[in-house]
Amino acid sequence: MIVALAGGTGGSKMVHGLALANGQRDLSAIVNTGDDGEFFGLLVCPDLDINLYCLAGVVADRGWGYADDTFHCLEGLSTYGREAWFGLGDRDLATHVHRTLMMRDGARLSDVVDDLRERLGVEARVMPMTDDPVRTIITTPSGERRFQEYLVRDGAREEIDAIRVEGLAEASPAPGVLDAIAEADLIVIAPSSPIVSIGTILGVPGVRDAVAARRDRVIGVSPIVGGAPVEGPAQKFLRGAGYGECSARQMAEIYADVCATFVIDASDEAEAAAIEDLGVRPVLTDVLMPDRAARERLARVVIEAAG
Ligand code: FO1
Repeated sequence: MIVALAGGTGGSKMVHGLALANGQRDLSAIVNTGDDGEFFGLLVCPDLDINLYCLAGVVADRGWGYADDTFHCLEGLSTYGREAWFGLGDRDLATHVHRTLMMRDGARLSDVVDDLRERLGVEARVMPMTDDPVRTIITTPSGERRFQEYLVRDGAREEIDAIRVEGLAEASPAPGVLDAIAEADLIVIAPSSPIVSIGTILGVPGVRDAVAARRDRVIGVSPIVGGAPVEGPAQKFLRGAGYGECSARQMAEIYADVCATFVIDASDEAEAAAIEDLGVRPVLTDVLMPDRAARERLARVVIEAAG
């Protein structure tokens, strides 16, 4: 069994690559829920949905939301003076309505994800990191923002003073998460944000220790190419969490206690020696995943590098 720890857009590409390279039956994804939030009374779980849609082959080309979706409901809400900055498509809204109704009837988030998985025809196991509500809160010089407000509504323009995850210290791993980590043949840390995606998953009490106990079977993939993040405001999140450097070496340092092997982009070769000095084995390849073939190729490199 391959177990991936994943955030949204970058993470889902790695998870999809692993599915293409090794099949969905032997794949489990443990997914960040710190980006979740309530919109119009509905629970929206972007990272879980991105992974599910990607594995189901229905994700939009932009990397989130449902392919070929329309936005009539959102337009209608905007007409009524509702804030419509978060792009919830009509087909996507069905997922959030279904999830919210199931949870209103007492289902856990992990039950909902399993139901969505089955109904969307996804064979891989997809698990939220926790069933407990956790919310990433970003503090900027102008105040506190929920994660999606900072990222989408405000375009991640402001510097970050602090990042905290409400509810994380009291959260428990979702059913199956610790067993999956303990029993995995290989654990892949996807090239998601080490702070607001992977850092949040590892921050669920018990998860970081469980992954560290399997360190020899853990392989991380760098979200950095040539000293810059592949996507998103990674530098702002790193600075907000108190890290001065945005580099492959910095990523390897953050993960040094949990992973023995770290896949970095060939353009960051100059950092390989410094990564080895951290006690982490660097593996060089092309980590960009612009298309399906690149995802599968990178996944094969990751699986082979793990031995
Ligand atoms: N990202 C955007 O940049 N703009 C959006 O309007 C947007 C809407 C959205 C709706 C549903 C969903 O599941 C994801 C959505 N995302 C959107 C992506 C999301 O904000 C982030 O990419 C993840 O939270 C980061 O992993």
